[in-house]
Amino acid sequence: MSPIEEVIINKKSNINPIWIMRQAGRYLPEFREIRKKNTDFIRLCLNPDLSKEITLQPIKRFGFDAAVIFSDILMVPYGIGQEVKFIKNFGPKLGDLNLINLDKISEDSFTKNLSPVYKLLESLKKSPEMVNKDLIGFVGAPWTLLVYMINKVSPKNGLKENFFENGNIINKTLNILDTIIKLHIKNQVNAGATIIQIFDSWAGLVDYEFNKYLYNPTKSLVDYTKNLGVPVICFPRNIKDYPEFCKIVKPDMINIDYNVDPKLIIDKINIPVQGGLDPKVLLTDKNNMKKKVLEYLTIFKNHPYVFNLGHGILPETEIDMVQELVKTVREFK
Ligand code: 1CP
Repeated sequence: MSPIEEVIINKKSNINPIWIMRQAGRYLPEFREIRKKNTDFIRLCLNPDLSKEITLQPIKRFGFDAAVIFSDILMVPYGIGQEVKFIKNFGPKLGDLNLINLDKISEDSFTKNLSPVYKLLESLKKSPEMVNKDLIGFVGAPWTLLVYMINKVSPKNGLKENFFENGNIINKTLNILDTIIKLHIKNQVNAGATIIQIFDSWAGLVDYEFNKYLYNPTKSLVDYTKNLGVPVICFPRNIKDYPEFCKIVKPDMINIDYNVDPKLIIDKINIPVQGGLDPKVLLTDKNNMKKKVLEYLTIFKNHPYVFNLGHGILPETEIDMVQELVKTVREFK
């Protein structure tokens, strides 16, 4: 059994497992090299040879316990036929979503559109670097995908004023997302994913109707994934009440963000915990980073814990700091 599965299933492992959100990406010079020559991000995600190489880059360099496939949560809107573009120094930009298109989506065409992603998993599964490591497939949670599909740009500066105006489109999109995200989960599991992580990066934007937008849609995916026999990790970033989320949604493991005080949360959450450290700590110095890493490891010493960050690693992070981070986690007893 892999170290992460040991933590999830047996509640302990002989080593302190570690992987990092967004570990296959822009802080790695070898990634930037490939990215320079491949300006179309979606095409890069749909190139199984290059996306395999990118997925394995952080495994080869740092020996993490899991590989997270090089793909994106916005491959789902792409797969159902909404235009998705990634614009340099701006971020994602999506095309219009219309109800007629949503009605026409077929499961077969979705699976066909994303078949390179499933090929990537099949090929990683056979790769020698992956022995005794987890292969993490992932999806965006319905709320976060709804946000991108309707807002059409990142909501980092807030949701558009008319976001909630068309209740019919919102309800219909949430319904379709439930079906299509489940299909994407099933396809990833069939192709070899050993864990599924659900990213709800914009969960913190919901202040009311938690059941409608966060708990019910995510629980539906969690139950579905558990039924496939694969552990499921949830990351409802910046959600107001992590303990309540865990009680209602019941994932196999919860990834906390860096605004959560680990000392305050530990007694209130009785499932395995992942993550927490502020990625900005990796931009400081080694001594400070070590101190902060040891704080997390000490607090979670007697709680099933997988080391990770409280959000994705920042592009300006130095390789040296990641190396030191892995060393600190591995040496902690
Ligand atoms: O070179 C580039 O400019 C591309 C940068 C990049 C990368 C490397 C994007 C654009 N996506 C990815 C890969 C990616 N995205 C992975 C696989 C690699 C890995 O994790 O190691 C994963 C798991 C994601 C997930 C993802 N995409 C999330 C959830 C996690 C999070 O960070 O909150 C989100 C919100 C996205 C959307 C997205 N993809 C990329 C951008 C610039 C954005 C928008 C972010 C925003 O709205 O501000």
